[in-house]
Amino acid sequence: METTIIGIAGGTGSGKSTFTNRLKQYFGDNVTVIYHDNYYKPHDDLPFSERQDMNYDHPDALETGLLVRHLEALKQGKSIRCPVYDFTQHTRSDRTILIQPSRVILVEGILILQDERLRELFDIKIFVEADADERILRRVVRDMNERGRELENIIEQYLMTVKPMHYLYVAPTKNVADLIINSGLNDVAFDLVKTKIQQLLSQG
Ligand code: UZR
Ligand code: MG
Repeated sequence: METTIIGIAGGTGSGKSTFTNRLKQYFGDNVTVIYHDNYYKPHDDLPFSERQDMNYDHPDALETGLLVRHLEALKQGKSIRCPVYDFTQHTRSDRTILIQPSRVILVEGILILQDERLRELFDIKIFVEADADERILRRVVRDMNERGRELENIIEQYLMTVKPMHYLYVAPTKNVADLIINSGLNDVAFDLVKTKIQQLLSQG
């Protein structure tokens, strides 16, 4: 079986997970999704207060080599066990998810187009673009509702690491994308990518 890997990048709060999850919902088991977020390095050795203050927006915060190995294995038709990251604890949980090889794999994350090994594995590179004000508004709501954060902590993290790292490492990768999508809530873009995936699946 041939495998097509589609990378979906974009700043925090750009709507890239929304866009990705919408594709997953539409295609179900025909499409596999892998989140780079699950490959954040574990830091069980450090206390919570130190884990909370780490720079998670730098490429070194992620175990990207493991993701590369997992994608290569899936391409070879092997299943993998993907780690599961716990954002409320800032560390990897003790669970893993069994992921089976599939015709189309979506890989999503803020920094996935920043890594040369990943770029080479991607057949299609997408960057989801959204203004910084919209992204931070979404991030506040998301981090308070889903990741157990206080507003003050979100603001501090945003100014200390999220924003500077976005301009250093995330935003420039727009230039290596094949396709730039204006917001993850874009119906026209969703239809276009959906049609492409349908075509790939029908080719088998
Ligand atoms: P998305 N992140 C955390 O807040 N805590 C962690 O333990 C690991 C990651 C954040 C990370 C980045 N940064 O901005 C965001 N910080 O998760 C990426 N600070 O996830 O693209 O879903 O927003
Ligand atoms: Mg996300």
